Amino acid sequence: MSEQVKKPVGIMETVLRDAHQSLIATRMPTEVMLPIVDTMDKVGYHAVECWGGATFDASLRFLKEDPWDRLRKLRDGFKNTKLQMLFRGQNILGYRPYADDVVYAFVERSIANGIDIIRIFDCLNDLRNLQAAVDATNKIKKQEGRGSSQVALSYTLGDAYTLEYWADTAKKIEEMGADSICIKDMAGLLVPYKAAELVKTLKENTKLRIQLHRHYRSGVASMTYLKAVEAGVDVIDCAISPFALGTSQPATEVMVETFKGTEYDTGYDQKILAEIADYFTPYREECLKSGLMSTKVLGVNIKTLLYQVPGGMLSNMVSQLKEQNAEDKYREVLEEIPRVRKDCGEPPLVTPSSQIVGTQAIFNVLMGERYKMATGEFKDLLRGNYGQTIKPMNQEVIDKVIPGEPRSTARSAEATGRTEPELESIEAEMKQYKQQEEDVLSYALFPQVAKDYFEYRDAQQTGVDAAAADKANGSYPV
Ligand SMILES: [Mn+2]
Repeated sequence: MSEQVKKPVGIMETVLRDAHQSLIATRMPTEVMLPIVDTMDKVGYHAVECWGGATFDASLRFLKEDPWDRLRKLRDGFKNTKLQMLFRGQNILGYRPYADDVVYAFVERSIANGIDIIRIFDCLNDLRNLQAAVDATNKIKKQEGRGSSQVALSYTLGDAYTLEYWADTAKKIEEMGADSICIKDMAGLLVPYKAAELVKTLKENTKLRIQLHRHYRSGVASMTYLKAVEAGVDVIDCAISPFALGTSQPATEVMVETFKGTEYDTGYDQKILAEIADYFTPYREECLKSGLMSTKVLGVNIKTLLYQVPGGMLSNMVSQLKEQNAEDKYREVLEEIPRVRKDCGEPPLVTPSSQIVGTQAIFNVLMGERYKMATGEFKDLLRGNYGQTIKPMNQEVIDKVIPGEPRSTARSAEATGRTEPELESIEAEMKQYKQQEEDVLSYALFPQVAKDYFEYRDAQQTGVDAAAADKANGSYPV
């Protein structure tokens, strides 16, 4: 009898990050997470994803929770499982590039508070925007023996995105010192046979472990995973069934069962997974009842494949058009999006390039003349302030939108003048609220939202509501 070579596929469970971001606008509070952590810790997941830009923002803004405190509690609970986060390159978890000292400090505090793996992406796939975060992770890894960097390729389609391009990018990622690569298919464009081709090519060109991240929306995701695993992908991102499918990830239990008894067998126990699913099912019901989970995000929507536009971008577009009473322009805008994308160098469509391209496409259609008006962000993209795009931008559009202006070819932090350390001046702005080092970083990323949270926290601690306080009369409601 021949011995079967075992290549168990790993699963990263997304229920504590992307799954609830995709299905319930990132509103799952820590108190819902904690009671199931012990059980989740027994599965043997490759990692549990639990942190990222939207979870951080929503914790402070809507849930009035300290995201650092959530991370520490999860770290306490997950004794045996690696915790993973998503990181927007030089933008960290925010919306503008930061100086390198802030990137270093954020990486250091993230790992110190419990993160093991940092997945770093850039909306233009400009690898220079990822280098500081990778270097910072490697530095901590050397000092502490913990921390690992994963560079994510924002997957997209277009003339420039050939197998050679992806292979070449994978080699560069290995050279830049990252520990693993993620194919981040945020728009759900990667179909099964193309995935097999891509994974095979990457495997031939890099020794790094390859992880695949895909949303279910277009309905082919589980098949994409099957073909990718057969082609040698090491880890797939899945969500426990009550928070799977629709705009979220393929279901964990389904993928575990698919590979059972094969060389890819995960070895996970379906009984433990069932306990986790049973735990989240009533919460899902509650979310459906309250409307937090809309049936609109469930099921299959093939439009993402047809238009190559991420689901979140489509729903943004619809609401922007509704506000303008221009819903009849939907199809025109959809057709304008690929043209705008070409004009600005054919970038992937992911935060923030998706919003920039989408909004400009709406402007172009509603104004009745292309680039009659341009958003500030679109101008910045043309100026090179986000970094370099894979293809050159349309010179006619540049001449019309930013005539005669200088354009940068530097990485985003330098293009926008963030060449000097800025952490100290950020701290000076917020020192009255500071209770822990991490507060400075919360404020750096989301100044107004963090300040509102700090005031709320102060009020909770002192029993004084700063917003309601009548300072002139010196009387405080307690
Ligand atoms: Mn995602």
